[in-house]
Amino acid sequence: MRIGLVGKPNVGKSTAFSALTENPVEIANYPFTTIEPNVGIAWLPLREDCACSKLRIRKENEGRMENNDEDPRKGSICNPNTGSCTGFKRLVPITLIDVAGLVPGAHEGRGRGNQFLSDLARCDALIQVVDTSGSTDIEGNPIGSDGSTPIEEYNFLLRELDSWIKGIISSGWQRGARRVQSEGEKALPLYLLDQLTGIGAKEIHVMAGINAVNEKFPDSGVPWNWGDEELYTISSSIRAALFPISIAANKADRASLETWADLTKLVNENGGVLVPTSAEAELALRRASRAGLILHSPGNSNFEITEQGNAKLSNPQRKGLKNISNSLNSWEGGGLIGLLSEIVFDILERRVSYPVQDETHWIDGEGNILPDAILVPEGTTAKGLAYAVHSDLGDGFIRAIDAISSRVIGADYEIKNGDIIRIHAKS
Ligand SMILES: Nc1nc2c(ncn2[C@@H]2O[C@H](COP(=O)(O)OP(=O)(O)OP(=O)(O)O)[C@@H](O)[C@H]2O)c(=O)[nH]1
Ligand SMILES: [Mg+2]
Repeated sequence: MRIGLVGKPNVGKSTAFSALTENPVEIANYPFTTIEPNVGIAWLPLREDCACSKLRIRKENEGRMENNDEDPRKGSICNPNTGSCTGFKRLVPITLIDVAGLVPGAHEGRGRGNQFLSDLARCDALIQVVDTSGSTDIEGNPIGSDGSTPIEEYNFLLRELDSWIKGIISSGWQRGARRVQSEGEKALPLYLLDQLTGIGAKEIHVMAGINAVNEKFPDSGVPWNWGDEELYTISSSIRAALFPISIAANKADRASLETWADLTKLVNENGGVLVPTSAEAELALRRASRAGLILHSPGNSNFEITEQGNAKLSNPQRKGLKNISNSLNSWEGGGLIGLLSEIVFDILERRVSYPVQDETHWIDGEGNILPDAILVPEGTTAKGLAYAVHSDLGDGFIRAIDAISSRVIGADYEIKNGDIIRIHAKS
């Protein structure tokens, strides 16, 4: 799963990236601080308890395990290959890409141009970071007040992305149209796929584009007569299908609540979500937590001061941290992690499942308990899950076992959230 952070320069993309991934990156109050993309992992907590909680209950009921108040893992008994699990909060990896800022006209080469747009290729969704404080203009220059509005930033980003895709489609359009003339209608999606596979487009995305033209311009005629408007419509629908956009209404610490009301409505209509954030505040909590001064879990706006923190933090520092937590508490949506969680589980409809090699003990070949928690799209079948684990396992798929009910399930079984699955395959 890959999610891109986009937006005009100087809005806090890198600050958000750093708060989410704990990677130290360059952050500064001027445009184009970031040029080469930053890539890192954000650890997203699953919404439900890890499946190891079920195993624990079973073991306790069978008298094979006892409660231990001193347990540093607060009850978790799984052995994650990636991420971690404490108190049954299982963390799964999400790849984040923080790219250079985008200015109006980028698709024509302005600012850093659109070369970096290819860094967004194969992202499953985008987070646009917008500046709600009004302290920067549309190109990210600090101007104090009366800067660009969140809606302006959103609209221009959509225009740039649409124009970028339109540029890719248009560049070979005559060639594509000739193919349709000689091979018939089916050549159109094939042409679009050829042009757009590089940015991750699949049949479902290009069909969304073609259908949109047919709906909006029923009299548009044959593709070789399509003009700018048709091509723009195709591009815009493909973009919407390929890159669902949600918004981090950032620098909310310097804005009033109404600032993002209009944009929330617009983003929701387009199938995204908007969450007010203060990347800077979240980064401060993450840093204090990393330094051992506070106990804080990402996504939670409260924290506890540790013994070390009690010894080291000055009164103003304590007050500062408390203010940060108060303001994070005053907004809905759970900040950056809350936004990521909505994107992954609600918009992209990812479900978690735990492949195991032993359906009785829920372990892999080495005895690790529930080592993998894999996110798959809603509707993924048992065979699809096998492919997600390894292509050999998909190719050799024979049957699977639902390790919770011990029932045999077939290739077409649809994976439910939280399923623990043992896959039998020819080796
Ligand atoms: N008040 C406030 N300032 C913030 C917030 N997030 C980031 N900033 C500040 O905004 C400035 C820009 O932050 P960056 O993270 O470098 O922004 P960027 O979008 O990555 O910028 P480019 O890489 O230049 O496109 C820095 O001075 C940050 O400290 C926030 O939530 N509130
Ligand atoms: Mg940056």
